[in-house]
Amino acid sequence: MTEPRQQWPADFGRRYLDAGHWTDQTLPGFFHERAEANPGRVAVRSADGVALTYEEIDRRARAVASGLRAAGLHPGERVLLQLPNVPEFFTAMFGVMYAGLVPVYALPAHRRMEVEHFVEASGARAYICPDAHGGFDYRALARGLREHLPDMRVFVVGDAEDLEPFDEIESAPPGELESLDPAAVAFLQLSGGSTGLSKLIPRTHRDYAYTLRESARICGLSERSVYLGALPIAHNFPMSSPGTLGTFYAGGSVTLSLAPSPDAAFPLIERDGVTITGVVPPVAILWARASERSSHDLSSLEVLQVGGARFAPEAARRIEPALGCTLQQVYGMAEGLVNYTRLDDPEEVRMNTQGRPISEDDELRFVDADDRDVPEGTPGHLLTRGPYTIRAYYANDGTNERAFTAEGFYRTGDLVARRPDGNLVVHGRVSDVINRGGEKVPVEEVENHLLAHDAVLDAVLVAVPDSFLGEKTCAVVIPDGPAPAAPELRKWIRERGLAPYKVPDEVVFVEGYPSTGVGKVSRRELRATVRDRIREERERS
Ligand code: AMP
Ligand code: DBH
Repeated sequence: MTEPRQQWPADFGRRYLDAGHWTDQTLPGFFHERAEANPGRVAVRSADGVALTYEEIDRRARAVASGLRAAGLHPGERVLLQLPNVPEFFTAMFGVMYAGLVPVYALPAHRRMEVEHFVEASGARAYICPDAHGGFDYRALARGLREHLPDMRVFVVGDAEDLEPFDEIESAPPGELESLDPAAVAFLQLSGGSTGLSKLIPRTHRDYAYTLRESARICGLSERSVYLGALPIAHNFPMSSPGTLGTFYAGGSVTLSLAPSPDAAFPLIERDGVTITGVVPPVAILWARASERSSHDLSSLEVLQVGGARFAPEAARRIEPALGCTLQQVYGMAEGLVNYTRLDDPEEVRMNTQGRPISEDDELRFVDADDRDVPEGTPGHLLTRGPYTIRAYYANDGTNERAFTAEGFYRTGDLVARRPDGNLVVHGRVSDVINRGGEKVPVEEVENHLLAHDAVLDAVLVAVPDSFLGEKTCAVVIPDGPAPAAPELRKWIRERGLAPYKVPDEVVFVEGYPSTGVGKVSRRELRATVRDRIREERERS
């Protein structure tokens, strides 16, 4: 499979080039420029305090590129990258790119089911993983992969046991760099999914470089900025809004935390004088609470970004007084469009809205279920296209027809209103994803796993309100014969090799589903009815 180039129609491409949004910069190219300009500046500090300069990261990345080529990988091929927040994330990512290969990102939380899906969907020929992290051994997963795919190359960061150590390729002699096309796909990012399994998102060098440049500017980054990677850094938010890569773009430095908890993050904020970071709403709430009891000096923190899921205004108002920094709301998606409240926006805007787009060339439409425009200011399904929003998923023609309009607008699946001042307010989702505090659970995927159980006749996964996560998942199951115990069913799902965040938080058994009307009902209607019924029952009890 050869790698596609950008998918924008030629007239749009010209417009984005003429406007100066798109340039000839590539992702490893800009990093290399920074390394040449300021070789001795610290680019990354690990959680345990190891500091690596721009030059060191760049040199190791070039070594990784030689090592991967020596291992027989060819430009254009895909490499699955599943690493936690460690410096090797960057040497691997830039190294893969330097070799003309295409990284495909997986989150540390992903397990065998997801990893196999990413490998299959991308045709990846190599897998870079940690030895173990968060109590999970990725080497066992890698060995399982190699049983079906004996040609798969595996490189392990840490103790490789019988597999190939990443160390070895990281210390290969750095060679010549591939010259990269700025219009080519730089990597495949993961979507939280609008239906079914995660889809792969082809982002090009130039569209991503544009978001990094503008995000760094909007978020006030400079060479003195210190960004804390607290969320998993493979995710699009901490990667690019402005995230670790936006920080490199500005010449700042990145500190890596292995977890977003206050216990892990607060000492690092104090140690490195962190100025900005991004977290999901439940984490922001924990931080605000923990700061009252914490003895750590958080005074360096200037901006706390919150995004990934709806942040209730009541919670938002607690952030600035508790942490003594500016709250910035971020509403984005790996498919492209990113909105920010601006740092100098009035407080009312920072607390109550999810901000406005990066680009004057981001086009937004708000429509009803039949794609007709709704009156300005009323919530509608948000459709968008622009200089950094994809026009199609990677090799997924069936989904593309549903996920994009004929005019190339991406259907975000979000219900959003635009206020007269241009700021957006996210009201919820219209597609079948449960947003579990920023972690996106694709409903259909989980239902299909439940249905595979012998004792399950039918299953729907619904969102139920949760004071901490915003919403959590509840599987409503019609048993086939005697009902299995709920913990058994959850364990069974987990053992199928599904990411822990997709395992239903609750399981309830019912004899049948409430009727949703006459005739054949859609799963979506059924879910809505079951969800309402569960809510009513909880309110009564
Ligand atoms: P993903 O497809 O995994 O990149 O997730 C993107 C989705 O996360 C968006 O389409 C929204 O549904 C949700 N999201 C991201 N940021 C926010 C936010 N600040 N407020 C509400 N929802 C958000
Ligand atoms: O949730 C997201 O995917 C997200 C949130 C904020 C995102 O991709 C982003 C900013 O870039």
